[in-house]
Amino acid sequence: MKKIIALVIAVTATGCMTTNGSGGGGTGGGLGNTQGNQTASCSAANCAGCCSGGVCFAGNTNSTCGAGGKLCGACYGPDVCFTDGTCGLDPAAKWIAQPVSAQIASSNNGSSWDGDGSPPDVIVTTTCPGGSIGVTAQVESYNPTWAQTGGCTATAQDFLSKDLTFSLIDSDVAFDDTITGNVTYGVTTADLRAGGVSLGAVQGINGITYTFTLK
Ligand SMILES: [Ca+2]
Repeated sequence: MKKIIALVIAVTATGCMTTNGSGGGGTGGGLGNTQGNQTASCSAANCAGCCSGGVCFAGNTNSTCGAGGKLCGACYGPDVCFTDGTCGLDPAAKWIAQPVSAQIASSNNGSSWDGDGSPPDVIVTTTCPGGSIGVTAQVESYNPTWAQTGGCTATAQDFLSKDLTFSLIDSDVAFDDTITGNVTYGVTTADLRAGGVSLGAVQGINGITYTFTLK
């Protein structure tokens, strides 16, 4: 019992000393925050970064992002905090472009895709900016879907600065039918944020949908 009382006193005394020690500066008075530069009130007048709880932060971390003495925000999901205090997509993050569905035209310029009138046997080849290539499994359908095959990978920076290219074929025994030649598409920031994009009719397709997920 004596030992417990002694321990409590010791802890209390230590706590008091710590508080007194850091509060000696006068104006600050708060507990020490090694990240923040303490001021009585944080504003554009005295803070180039961002303010949170009256404390000025540099404004360049994901948890405290901002500039001009405005309230700090947080960057989350695919976003990171840039040096100018704004959140944006991490340019170095890798994304997977995955074709998930396509709608094939009902005929091949007026002829049936296959001699026996069966649906086309669809394969999508996608080339991501940077050179990664994905080839889907073959699916016999006018509305083929894929989940695991055919994805390719690139950084956000590459997706947003160069085009993605895709083409579709109807795989046949003798020779393949072209559904589309090489079609290019420039992925946008909105596409990545939305996690996908649906493109409309082009050549032998009525549409195709890609998903974008962080690798
Ligand atoms: Ca065919």
